[in-house]
Formats: sequence, C-alpha cells, structure tokens
Amino acid sequence: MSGGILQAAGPVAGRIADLGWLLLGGGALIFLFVMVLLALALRQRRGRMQPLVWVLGGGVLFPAVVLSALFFWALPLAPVARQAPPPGALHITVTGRMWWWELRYAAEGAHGEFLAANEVRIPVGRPVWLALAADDVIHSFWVPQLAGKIDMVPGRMQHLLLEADRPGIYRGQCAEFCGEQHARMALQVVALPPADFESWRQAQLLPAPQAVTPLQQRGQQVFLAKRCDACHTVRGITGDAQLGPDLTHVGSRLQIGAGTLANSPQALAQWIAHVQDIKHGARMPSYDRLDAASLDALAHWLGSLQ
Ligand code: HEC
Ligand SMILES: [Cu+2]
Repeated sequence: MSGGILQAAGPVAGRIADLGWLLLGGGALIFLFVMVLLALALRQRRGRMQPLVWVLGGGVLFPAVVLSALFFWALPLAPVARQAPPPGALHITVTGRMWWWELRYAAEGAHGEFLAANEVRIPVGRPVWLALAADDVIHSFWVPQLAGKIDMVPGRMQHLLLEADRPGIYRGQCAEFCGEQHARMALQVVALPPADFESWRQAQLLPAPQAVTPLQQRGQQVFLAKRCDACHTVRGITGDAQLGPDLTHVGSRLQIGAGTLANSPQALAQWIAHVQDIKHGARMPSYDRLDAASLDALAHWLGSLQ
C-alpha cells in the first residue's frame, strides 16, 4: 500500500483533504476562541460586556460569514457538481456485487471493451471517470487516497472522478454495509505509469493464453468438467457467464476474493476448495471433494492466465 489513508495521492483527494484539514483546524480555532470568551465572561463583572454586540456579532454575523465562505469554497467538491466527464478521461464502469467488484473498461480508440474484477488499474496523471452501479443491494465505493466516497444504488448510475498523481497501490473498501461479507469487499486501485498501463491493457484485451504444459491442459479440463464456466468467463475458452468474476486474466491480479487472499497458485487452490470457510456466504460453492492432483492442476492453470 502506498501511504496512509490520510495521504492524498491525487488532485481530487487533495482538495477533499484540504477541506478536511481546514474544517478541523478552523473548528479547533473557533472552539479555542469560544473557550477564551467563556473564561473571560466568567471573570467579568456583570454589565461590563455588551450583550447585543456579542449576540449579533458572535451568534449571527460570524457564523453567517464563515459558513457561507465554506459553502461556496466546498461547492465544487460535491459529486452533483460533476455530471460530465473531463476531456481525455478513462471510462470504467464499476458494478458492486455481493461481495466483489465487476469492472468494465469502456472501448477507447482502437481498444475494445473488457472486463476485470476487484483491481482497478489506471494510468497516473489521467482523470478516471467511474460509472458506479449496483446489481443487488446498496454498496459504496471508497478509495480514500484518490477520491471521495459515493453510494452505489441499484437502478441508478452514479459518477465519481478520481485521479492518481503518483504510481502506487491504493486500497479501497465497500463503505456501505451490504451483507455478510461486506468486510471482505475490498478493492485495489493500482496506478501505473502510462506506458505500463498500456501494456497491461493490451494483455487484458487478449483472450486467455493457450494451455501449453500437460498440467495446464489438465487444469483447463477440470475447470470445464466441474462447470466452473457456469459462473465464470475465461475468454476464448468458455462462453459468457457473469455470475462470478471474469477469470480470463485472473493470474495477473495481486489478490483474489476482493482483497481476501494474496494471489498465488496455493491461494487459488485454497480458495477453490475452501471458499465457504475463507469467505463464508460467498456466491460460490467450496469444491472440497476435488482430488489433490486435479485441484493442483486447476490452480496452476488459473495462475497461468496472466
Ligand atoms: C455459482 C457460481 C460459481 C461457480 C459454479 C464457481 N464460482 Fe468461482 N466465484 C463465484 C463468485 C460469485 C465469486 C466472487 C466471490 C467473492 O469474492 O465474493 C467467485 C470467485 C472466484 C475466484 C476468485 C476471483 C477473483 O479475482 O477474486 C476464483 C479463482 C474462482 N471463483 C474460481 C472458480 C473455479 C475454479 C470454479 C470451479 C471449480 C468456480 N470458481 C465455480 C461464483 C462461482
Ligand atoms: Cu458492498
């Protein structure tokens, strides 16, 4: 992870952080000022202060000026003020599912659209315009170091702008209680230098690589024999199924299960055999009766889908 959640890593989050510190600092100063006044008032004799000046000045004028200034300063930060994407933005539709994130990168120039899950790779220094949707219940998209937080409401499309100004991995989390595994509904934003993003995107657009070794071929057979393709798509190998994350390039992800496990062939095997112990209630059954050799081949093949 790159820095603590209070360290803004882009212009959008930067303005929110500025506002947060301003409110905190300003609030602290005003609090101190009021405490000083209180102390003075307790020590003053009756009649020496002028009540009308303090009531109108401190009670009406001062809050009116401070709050109006804050209001106009913060207005452009409100999501409702941004109904259109800035020019040159990268467009991604993020759909909250129980309990993972479906990502759809929009077609752009010569690039087609493609699906990914849980790991939002973006180029540094370019605004990213997110369209946020939900399939089942209300979720909330929140990557504190890059942008504000906004609810994902079924039947409605919300928008959020984010931008990273330095490479890094920024953690996000569903911020609206959405059921049993709400806590394990994390995501990662991986900000890459533009050239690295481009090569990642090129690779994502390709169908899954061919299984070459006998172990990989066996893994692919197990995947089809166990009907994993009823819920998962592996482009070039299965039909289209979207009940679970697209696995075409699952091997290239840093984590699986929406931030639950660091990705590795061992973790993939563990996930497949024991998902209901690892992430109870997840919309995928545990395959705990697969023999060890098949499980190993399956995990190995999934890991090779880079
Ligand atoms: C009933 C639908 C369904 C079936 C069948 C199914 N899965 Fe899943 N799978 C899911 C769902 C839903 C998730 C997301 C779970 C979550 O993170 O909450 C998932 C997640 C995964 C992940 C993690 C992906 C990631 O990027 O986080 C892998 C790997 C996976 N499944 C492999 C398999 C394999 C292999 C099989 C067959 C042995 C299989 N699945 C069968 C629904 C299914
Ligand atoms: Cu959620």
